[in-house]
Amino acid sequence: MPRGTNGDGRVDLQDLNNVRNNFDEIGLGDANQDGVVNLDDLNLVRNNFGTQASQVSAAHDAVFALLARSETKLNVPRKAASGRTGAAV
Ligand SMILES: [Ca+2]
Repeated sequence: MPRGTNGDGRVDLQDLNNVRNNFDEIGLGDANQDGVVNLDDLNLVRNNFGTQASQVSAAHDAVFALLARSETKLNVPRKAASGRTGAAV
């Protein structure tokens, strides 16, 4: 099922929705193409959810890297309040 249940080449939330929306019926979500959407298809989607998972993981890492940089900037000691703001005297 590397192409997903909708043939878009990814196994993601859309595929999970296809299984959910057509459970015990015929239609999108039939990951193993046996003619019915059932628990086997749900397991296939779950076990191949890698594409979406890696995207989420990358986004997660990017967000935390950004937060870490922001924290570093916030922790930079500020100069003592001397009243000097860089303006010419
Ligand atoms: Ca099936």
